[in-house]
Amino acid sequence: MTKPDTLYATPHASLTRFAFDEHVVEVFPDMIQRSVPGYATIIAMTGVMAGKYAQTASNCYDLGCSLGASTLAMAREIGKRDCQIIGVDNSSAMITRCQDYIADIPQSISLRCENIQDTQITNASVVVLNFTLQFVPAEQRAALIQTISDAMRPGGILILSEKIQFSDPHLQKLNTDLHHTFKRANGYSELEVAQKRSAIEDVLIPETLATHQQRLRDAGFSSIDVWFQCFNFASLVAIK
Ligand code: GEK
Repeated sequence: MTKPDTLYATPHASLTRFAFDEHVVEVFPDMIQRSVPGYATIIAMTGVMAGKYAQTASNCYDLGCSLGASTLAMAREIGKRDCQIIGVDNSSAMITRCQDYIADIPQSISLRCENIQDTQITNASVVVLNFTLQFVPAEQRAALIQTISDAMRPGGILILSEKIQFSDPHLQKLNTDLHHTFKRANGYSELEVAQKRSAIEDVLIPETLATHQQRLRDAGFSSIDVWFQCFNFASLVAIK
């Protein structure tokens, strides 16, 4: 069972860089749903879109799968179709716990503990990058999106969900404030919001929607849409 996230509830003398370790795994489901506006909607609709676009005899990838929320949503909607579902994460703590979450699922799901920049992607009809590209070094993001695009079947989709940056400073401040208000409404204290922000700011590097859209176009995706946005969190769908 998932524990409540109290990782930053008491003052930390020195804040270490945020990492997806055993401590985070313990509280992850609670942490992500209290921190990311629209998380439940994005996961559920990821499943629905996967169900619509998964092609027979193809592969469906969840890149940065954590505990498999999107993987499981995809599996539910793809059902008995002849598809291989593959979850990839470079945190061994996440992958170990994810094995437990997928244990009872009838579909063929395989998990890989590796960098998404290195993982082999082939014959893909659905690729999901839910809140993961933001942790990949910025200079490696274009190559990763190109690799995904090159591995996709015509008519396949990429779902890309990210925390986003605004080039307009007023909107950047407004959306950051609204996000922090959302977190406080979900029970996080000022101290928790401030300490988490410091721990993660050099690890999670957001980009603007325009940057994401241009990179997807450059990689060869034809139809690109922002299908969900709440404050500084957005999800895009790109069709090959
Ligand atoms: C969900 N998609 O529940 N290679 C592989 N994995 C990585 C890399 C990398 N280079 N960088 C980070 N990760 C999930 C949530 S969480 C988002 C995704 C968050 C992994 C990292 O270990 C973590 O499990 C995940 O990406 C990001 O919808 O916590 O904000």
